[in-house]
Amino acid sequence: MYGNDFSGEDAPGGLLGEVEAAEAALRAAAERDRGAAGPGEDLAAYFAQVIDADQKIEPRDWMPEAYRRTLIRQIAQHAHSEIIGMQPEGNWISRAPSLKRKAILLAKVQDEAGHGLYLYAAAETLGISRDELVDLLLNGRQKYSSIFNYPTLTWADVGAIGWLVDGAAIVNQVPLCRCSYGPYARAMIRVCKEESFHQRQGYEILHVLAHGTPAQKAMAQDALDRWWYPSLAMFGPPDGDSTHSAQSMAWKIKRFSNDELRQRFVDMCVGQAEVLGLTIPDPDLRWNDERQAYDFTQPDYAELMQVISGNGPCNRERMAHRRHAHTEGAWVREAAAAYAAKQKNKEKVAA
Ligand code: BYC
Repeated sequence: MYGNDFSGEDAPGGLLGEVEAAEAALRAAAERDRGAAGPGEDLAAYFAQVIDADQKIEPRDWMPEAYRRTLIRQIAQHAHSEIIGMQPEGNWISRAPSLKRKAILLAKVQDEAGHGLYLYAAAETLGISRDELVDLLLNGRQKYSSIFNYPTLTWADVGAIGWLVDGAAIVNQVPLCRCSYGPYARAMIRVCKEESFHQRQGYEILHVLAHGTPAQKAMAQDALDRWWYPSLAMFGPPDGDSTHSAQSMAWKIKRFSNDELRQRFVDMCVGQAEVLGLTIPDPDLRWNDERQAYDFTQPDYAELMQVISGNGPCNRERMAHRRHAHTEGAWVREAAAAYAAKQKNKEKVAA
């Protein structure tokens, strides 16, 4: 049942094979001595050389201020998405249909907290603190993924999130394993391996429902109907309207455009939906022999812009919950800071 998850991709072993290849390339890059910019050498030229040679920019390296700002924006938005993304599924932990399902979902949601932490740590290497990033989210000055502003109405939605949302996330994130900024690329390798488990657990939930009673199958179809277009919108605006793509691709932060990845996702999902016995809610979805890809209906980008600007079905609820959790957690942060200060003091006395 899981065999088709990542089949039909370019690299041997499908998307997970690409993650392995990216990991090997990262190791090889770390072993090659790329030297440092010599005294008097033009730092901008050295930066361009490193990017051209597909080497990694590391925190110690000089980088253009706009490159740093773009990375902070994207990595922070990614980290916030993981943390806010715990809410729609967290909503079902207490109502999972069995103890086994509950344990699996709990582990998945905890993984997402872990992904948020790797990503905040990667962003911190760019000279901004986690506290500052959290404040930017809470003040509404940084974004998180549009997808988490939709409600999880039934248990089948947990399956749809795993299959479609984590599936879209993997398609988007596998190329980020080759991102030019070392700490982000390394974080992505671990995240992608875990996401592949997440995708499979969602697919399995839907597979069970789709092969269950007629009411269960209808519930699975309803979840697919509601999550399909928001999942397509996760890839961002179409290329012509994407503000950052051209520069991010020149810097090798992004490796593919929003539309290229969206197409790749659709092509991957069609066969998977067939195995589930569910229908993708797009009457115009059909194979295009000339393009060797599926033609499909685009998501409603006006709706995406509305959701991004705070007017989706659950934006206010998600942010209110996050603010509440942050306030409730103040004592933990204070206790951790007091403990760290105490340890530092002990070290000073001992020295
Ligand atoms: N939602 O120029 P563009 C997960 C914004 S978490 C919100 O194309 P870019 C998971 C964009 O920020 C998955 N905003 O931007 C967790 C920009 O606005 P600003 C999260 C969006 O950056 C828990 C403007 O629109 N994944 O998998 O080149 C449970 C113009 O866009 C969205 C990541 O964060 C959106 N969908 O490309 C389960 C991946 N799309 O900043 C699963 C990393 C666009 O100029 N991020 N915007 O005000 C990326 O790959 C890129 O940032 C994007 C957008 C492809 C998302």
